[in-house]
Amino acid sequence: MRPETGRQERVAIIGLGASGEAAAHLALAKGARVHVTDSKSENPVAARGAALRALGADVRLGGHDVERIAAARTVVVSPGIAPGAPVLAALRARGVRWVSEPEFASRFITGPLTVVTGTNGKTTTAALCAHLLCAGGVNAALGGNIGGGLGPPASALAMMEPAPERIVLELSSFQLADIRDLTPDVGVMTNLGVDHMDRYPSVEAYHRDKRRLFEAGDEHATWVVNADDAAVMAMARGRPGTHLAFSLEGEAGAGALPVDGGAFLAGGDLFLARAGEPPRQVARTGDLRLLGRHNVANALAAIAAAAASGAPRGREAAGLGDFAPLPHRLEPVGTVRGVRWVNDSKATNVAAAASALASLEGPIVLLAGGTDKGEDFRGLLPVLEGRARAVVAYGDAGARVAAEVGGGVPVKRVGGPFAEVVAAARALARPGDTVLLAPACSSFDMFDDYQHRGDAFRALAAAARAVEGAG
Ligand code: UMA
Repeated sequence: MRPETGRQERVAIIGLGASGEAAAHLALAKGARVHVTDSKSENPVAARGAALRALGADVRLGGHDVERIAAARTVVVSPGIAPGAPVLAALRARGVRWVSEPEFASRFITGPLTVVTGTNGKTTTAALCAHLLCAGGVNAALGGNIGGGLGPPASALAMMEPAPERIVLELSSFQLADIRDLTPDVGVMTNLGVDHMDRYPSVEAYHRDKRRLFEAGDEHATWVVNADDAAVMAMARGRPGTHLAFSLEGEAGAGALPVDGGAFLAGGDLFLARAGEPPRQVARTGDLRLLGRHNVANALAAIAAAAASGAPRGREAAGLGDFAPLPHRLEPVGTVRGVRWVNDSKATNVAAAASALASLEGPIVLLAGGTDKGEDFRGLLPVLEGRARAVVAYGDAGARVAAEVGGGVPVKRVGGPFAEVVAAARALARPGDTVLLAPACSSFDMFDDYQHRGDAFRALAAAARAVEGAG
C-alpha cells in the first residue's frame, strides 16, 4: 500500500458482500486502517462484519456513516451499489471519489492481467482462457465478477502467495465504471448487447462503462475483439495496442478490419492466426464439450486471448476437450422421457436467452420470466417462432413476457411457485424436445441469485428423473 506519510492509510469499503469482504481482508493484510460498512445488518453480512472486527476493522452495519467514509483516503465501492444510491450521492456531493474493488485489488497485483468483459459469454471465455493457460503449463488464476464458486474476487487473487504468473479477470460494467489505474495486458470484449437496463438510463450509458476497458489499456495492450459485432469493432477501433479479432465467419470475417491476427471458424475447424504467420488449425468444433454456436465464438475468443497471454502452441484441442460446461450456462442437467433439460439460468437478459435458443436444435419449451429489468421481450420472437413448443411465462415479468411474445408463439402463464413453473414445462414437452431455462430476466423475485434459480431447476430435473426415469 502507498501509505500516507507518518500514518496508516485509511480505507473505507462500502458493501460487505463477496467483493467488500475480500477488499477488507486485502486492505487489512496491507496494514491499512479499515472502515467497512453495509446498509444491512443481518446475516451473512453480520457474520462477515464480526470476523472483520476481530481482525481490527471498524465495522458499521445497518447504514452508512458518510463522515467516516469521507475521512478515508481510498473509498472502495461494491459493484452492486448503483451510482444513484443515497450513500454515493452524499459522497459525490462532498467531492469524494471512489474506486471499484478490482481497481483497489489491481494496486497490489504485480503480474500481467488478462481482462475479459462483454455483455454475454464473458464467464465462459474467461474460464476457458484460464483453463487453456493452465493446460499449457502457465500458472494462471481466474476470478473477478465470475463468482458462483468459479473464482474469487480480484482482491483475493491479489493476496495469493506465491503470486500467479497471470491473472484472468472477468469484469462487469459496474466494476469497469470505477477503474482508474488498472491496466490490462490483454483485454477481451466478447460482444456488446443490452443489459442492466434497470440500472442504466440508456444502452449508451451501459456501453460507456464497457468502453472503460479500452480506455484503460496502453500501446502495450493486446485486444481480442469480436469481428462479428460491429459495436465492439467500433469501440476498439483506433485504440493503441495490438488488435486480434475472432469470427465465426471464417478468415474473411476475422480479417474484415485491419487486425494483427486472431481466431476464426472455417468448415468446422477453429484456426488461430498470428501476425505474419499462416493460420493454423488448432481444434475442431467436435473437440468442444460446450453446446451452441455462441460457445464456439467464446472458444475462439479464449484461444486468441490465451495465445496472447502466453499459452504455448499445440495444446488447444486437448484443453478445449477437457473443459466441461459451466454450471448455469447451457448446462445439460438430464434427460427425462426423451426430453432434454438444459439450465441456462445465467441468461439474465434477452440477448443471452435468444443466443441460447438459437444454439439448440429441435423444439423448445422455454421458461422465461423473473425480475423485470425493463427489456423488450419481443427480441425473443425471431428465435422462438417456428421452434418454440411453448413459452412458460412466470414471475414478476411473466405478464409482460406473455403479452410480448404471446402473439407469435403459444404461451402458458404460471403465477405459482417455481416448482409449478417447471411442472408446467414438463407437461408441455414431447420426446425430442428441450426444456430450456433461459429466463431473460434476473432472479431476485423468487431467488437469491441466478445460481440459486439454476440449482432449483437442476434439482427439479433430478426429481423428475427419479420419478419418471431417464432416457
Ligand atoms: N449495499 C450497501 N449499500 C447500498 C446498497 C447495497 O451496503 O446502498 C450492500 C448490500 O447490502 C450487500 C452488498 O452491498 O451486502 C452487495 O454487494 P454486491 O451486490 O456488489 O455483491 P458482491 O457479493 O460483492 O458481488 C459482487 C458482484 N455482484 C454484482 O455486481 C451485483 C458479483 O457478480 C461478483 O462475483 C462479486 O462482486 C466479486 O467480484 C455477480 C453478478 O451477478 C456474479 N454480476 C453481474 C453480472 O454478471 O451480470 C454484474
